[in-house]
This record gives sequence, structure tokens and C-alpha cells, in this order.
Amino acid sequence: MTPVSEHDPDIGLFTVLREDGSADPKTDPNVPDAVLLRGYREMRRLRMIDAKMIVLQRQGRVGFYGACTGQEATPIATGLIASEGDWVYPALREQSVMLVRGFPLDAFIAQVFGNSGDVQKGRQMPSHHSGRSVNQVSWSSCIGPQIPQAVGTAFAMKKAKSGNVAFGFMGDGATSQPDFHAAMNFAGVWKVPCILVCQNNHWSISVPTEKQTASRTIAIKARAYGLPGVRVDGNDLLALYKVLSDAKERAKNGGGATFVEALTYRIGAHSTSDDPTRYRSEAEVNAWKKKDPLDRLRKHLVLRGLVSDAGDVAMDEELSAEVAASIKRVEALPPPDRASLFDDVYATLPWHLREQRDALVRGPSPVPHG
Ligand SMILES: Cc1ncc(C[n+]2csc(CCOP(=O)(O)OP(=O)(O)O)c2C)c(N)n1
Repeated sequence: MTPVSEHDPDIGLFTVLREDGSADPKTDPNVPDAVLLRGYREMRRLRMIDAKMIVLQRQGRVGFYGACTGQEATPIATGLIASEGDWVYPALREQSVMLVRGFPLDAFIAQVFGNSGDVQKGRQMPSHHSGRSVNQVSWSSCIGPQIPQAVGTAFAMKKAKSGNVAFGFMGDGATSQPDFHAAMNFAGVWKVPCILVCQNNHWSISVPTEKQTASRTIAIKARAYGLPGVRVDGNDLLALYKVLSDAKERAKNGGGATFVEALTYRIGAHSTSDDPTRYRSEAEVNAWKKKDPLDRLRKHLVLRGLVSDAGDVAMDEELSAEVAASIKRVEALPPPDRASLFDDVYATLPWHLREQRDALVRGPSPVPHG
């Protein structure tokens, strides 16, 4: 049996940001200031979008929302390091990668409304974003299928020698799904350019991680598949930047896939359909609030003189106005055109569907009098 040690990357915890806000010089990836500030702004905007969308759901203006509050560092770090030709397969908490990669905010919000501003034409459940323009594929709501999809895409990239990578995301709960094991096995055997990231937020709705797996860590599972596993502080943007960049370089250079376990915590409910007070304690939530990824990055940036209270006030005013204006524009849009129901499946619509589409467009026949 291979001996295990606290120093192994799949057992220990890779961190950069220290409690006092400084970066550990031994692990600091020296991210350029402009990139850090971009990440900070994106994290603040994402937190604001999530808060506003939850209010909209509570007001009955959208049907469902899954926030990632407390878990912003992973999707934002991914967005910062992804190249244009890379593909992203998110789970519920990583939709926002596409925003960092230039997907328009209006279209992002329209997906939650499911109206005519939505590139998916209202066909997907809210919070299941995708965007062809940024190579991001919607997850299916079933837990796990996006993991083999990401690995399959990476296999195609390898065959095509595209030089790109695929990112596949999952929660800790997804590691109990058969799809996880099939994907990890395939990724190991075929050395595909893939980065598989598990956001271990300690809960799979009401199931705690200790009831999900008896493994010492989740990252250690990678050993059995012949992949490197890395355990990283998922609330530390700098650490994630480093681990994900290294994994990307390795994948691009033919070194194959990496499995990353990012330790984090879901501060809010699983989704707008959940009440977490029924299964976890306030004390636990409060302890994690002290390790908030946005606060930790801010502390670092303040120490480096890159952000200030006044600057944050101005940024929040700007971001709040941007998000509010987007919601206002999007909410005013009509629903998707009904006839669009028949689009996108057949190059040439078969006769029986043409008849059904025409009947739908005509509307019901008038009821005869008499
Ligand atoms: C195959 C399948 N089983 C059960 C569910 C119900 N379900 C939805 S989300 C979820 C928990 C997912 O937990 P995790 O993978 O840890 O991700 P998290 O939501 O914590 O980010 C479950 C069990 C589902 N959607 N699909």
C-alpha cells in the first residue's frame, strides 16, 4: 500500500492567502495586479447577482435559482485562466465562468427568466446556463453527466491536437455517482487534457461529506485512476489560480488530466427550494463565514494598497446599477416565440411537425355556434 503523508498534494491543503491577508511567498503565484482586480470585481458582481436573483425568486418573478455564495473563488479563477478555445462543463455553482469569459449579463439573466432574451429559448431549467459563444455547456440537473462529457470533449481535443483543455465541475455528492468513476477512469487511461474540479462544500443538500465517502479526502480518489489529485483551499483565489493554471499547463503539454478538490462551503441554501436550517447548525455556517473568499481576497488587496473602502463603495454602486438595469431590461422582454419550440432539432422539419407548428401558430379553431 502506498504510504500517505500530510505533505501529499491530495491529502494536504494548498493555500496562498494567510490569515493576516498576506500571500505566502512559498506558494504565491504572483498574479498580475490587473488580473487580481478583475477577479475581485467579478466576485463582487457575482455575489450581487446571486443576492438579487434570490430576491426575484422570493417575489415570484423567476421560478428557481441556485446561488454559489461562499463558493465564488473557483468559478472566477477558472474564468480568469480559461483560454478562448477551452470548454467548460459546470455543475450548479459554476455558471458564472461564462460571465468572466465575456458572456453578456443580459443573456445570463434572461436564462433565469427563460424568456426571449435567453439563448436557450426558455427550454432549460433556470440556473442551467449555456453559451455557444463561450464554449460552455449546460449541466443537465442530474448529478454527474457533465463529468464524462468534459472528459469526452477533452478526448476529442486530444485527437484534434487543438491545444485546448476542458474543465468539468462537480460537487462532493457527484463523486458517488457512476459517471464520476467512468470519467476518472477514461481520463486516466487516455491522458486527456481535462481538469476535473470537485467543489467540496461539505454538503450534498442535507448529506454531509462524511456520509458521502469513507475516503480520507476526495482528492485521494484520483490515485486509483492514475491521475494526480490536488487538494486546494477553495476560498483562496490565489491558490486556485495557481493550481488550475498548473493543471492547465500540464494538460496542454500532454501530461493528461488533473483532479482538483477545492475545499469550500455553501453559505446559503442549496437552492431556492431548500431550507438548510433543518440539517446544519448556525455555528457551522458562522465559522465558514469567517473564511469568506471575497473577504480574504479583499484583505490581501487592501494590504497591497490595491483596494480601499471608498473604492469599494463606488464599485458596488456601479455594479448594483449594472445588475439592476440588466434585470429591468430583461424582465421587460416577451416570452420566447411559441413556434420556436419546433426549431433546432431537424435541419428540415418533418411534415407532421410542420403541421403541428402551423396549427400552434394559427391558434385554436373558433368553436362553431349553434
Ligand atoms: C442523479 C441525481 N440524483 C439526485 C438528484 C437530486 N439532487 C439535486 S442536487 C443534489 C445534491 C448535489 O450535491 P453536490 O454534488 O455535493 O453539489 P452541491 O449542490 O453541493 O454543489 C441532489 C442529490 C439529482 N438531481 N440527480
